[in-house]
Amino acid sequence: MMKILLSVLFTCGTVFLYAQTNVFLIGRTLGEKIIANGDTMRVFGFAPNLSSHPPIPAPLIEANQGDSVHIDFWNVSQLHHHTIHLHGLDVNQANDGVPMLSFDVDHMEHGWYHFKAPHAGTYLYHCHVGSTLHLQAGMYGPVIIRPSDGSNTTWDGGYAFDTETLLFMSEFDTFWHSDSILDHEHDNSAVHDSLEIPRYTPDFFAINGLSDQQLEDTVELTSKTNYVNYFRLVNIGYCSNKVIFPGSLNAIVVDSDGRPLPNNVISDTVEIYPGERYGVLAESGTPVLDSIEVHYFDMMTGVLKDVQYVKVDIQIPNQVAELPNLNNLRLAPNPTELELKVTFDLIQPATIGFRVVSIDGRLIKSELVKRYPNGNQSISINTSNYSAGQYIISITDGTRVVSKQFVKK
Ligand SMILES: [Cu+2]
Repeated sequence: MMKILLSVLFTCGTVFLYAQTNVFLIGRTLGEKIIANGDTMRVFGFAPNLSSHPPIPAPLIEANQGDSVHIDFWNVSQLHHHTIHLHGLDVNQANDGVPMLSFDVDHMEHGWYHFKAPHAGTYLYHCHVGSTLHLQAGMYGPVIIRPSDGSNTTWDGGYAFDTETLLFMSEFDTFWHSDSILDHEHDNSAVHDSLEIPRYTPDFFAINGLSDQQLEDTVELTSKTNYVNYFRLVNIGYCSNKVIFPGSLNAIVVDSDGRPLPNNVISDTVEIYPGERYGVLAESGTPVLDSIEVHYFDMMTGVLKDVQYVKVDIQIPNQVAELPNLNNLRLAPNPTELELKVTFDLIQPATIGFRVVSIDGRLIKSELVKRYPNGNQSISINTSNYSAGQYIISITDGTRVVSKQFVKK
């Protein structure tokens, strides 16, 4: 019964009740972080409570599209004022965290930021006071806006996925973290012209704040064959990144900076400049034991400075119970002209719902649910009256949603 209800909901479109998300962050300038060589490095950052060192990256801010988000930012850091800039979220100027244009938050003061969660996607936040230094010191974190219904889908009507991995890239120049540099205020020009701060020469290259052996068994993809794996790639360092996926993962870049790409890009390599975000879908029909490589390039010289690795372990599900009922969605021909043949496998009989959405989010077709027997299934969709462009078809058995992109010529 639950399955049927879920399918009907999926088919008819859901009525969303927007919620309120409250976030509390404390600005600190006496934090400590253990780096890959075992040393402790001083950091600035956003902590979830007074007894915690500020984690790097800062705590994830997460909301559903349309939700009202309220951030209470309490600055507990003598000598320094801070802000929260919500990068890419298109908030109004008063809440944008750029000092002079909005407000900054002094020691022992609270700053309030309010915004409506925009288009589902990956964003980030950081302090915008003396930002070259405060960013490097550690004042940055991720923001994930989920679809209106909070589902494991890239955006409303977008691609469904089974696993999600955030790769949040940055670097550390440990010299910039010394007390002599951190213990007095610098504006951005002082950093750029710098007589007092040496040229940025990072010595630790991080993913989710971790480098080298710290990354092993901490940041990795563990998944199953035929699962759709979604990667959120973010660069908040001062190097440019090249993220290289193993060819066996069939990587497709589907979104950039919080918006769907007008056309998917099939590419194992994604270049990411500071402040940029990309969404990548990756899937394999066969087991994979390999690594994603993250390359860090000096922006001024183009020289490769470092490579970090994210382990990928994709295994065949070893029990029937582990295998989802709905599998192997195939579309042909793709690109299509008059008719699209949709094929899928069912282990057990199931009630199936179909939905077609254009890449810009318009609902094109929502088909009534039907009961299908187990085995290999196929249906045909008349696409003769579709306008040329990219579409996403999603099908569900009530427990799992799978989706694929097709192009109408
Ligand atoms: Cu700051």
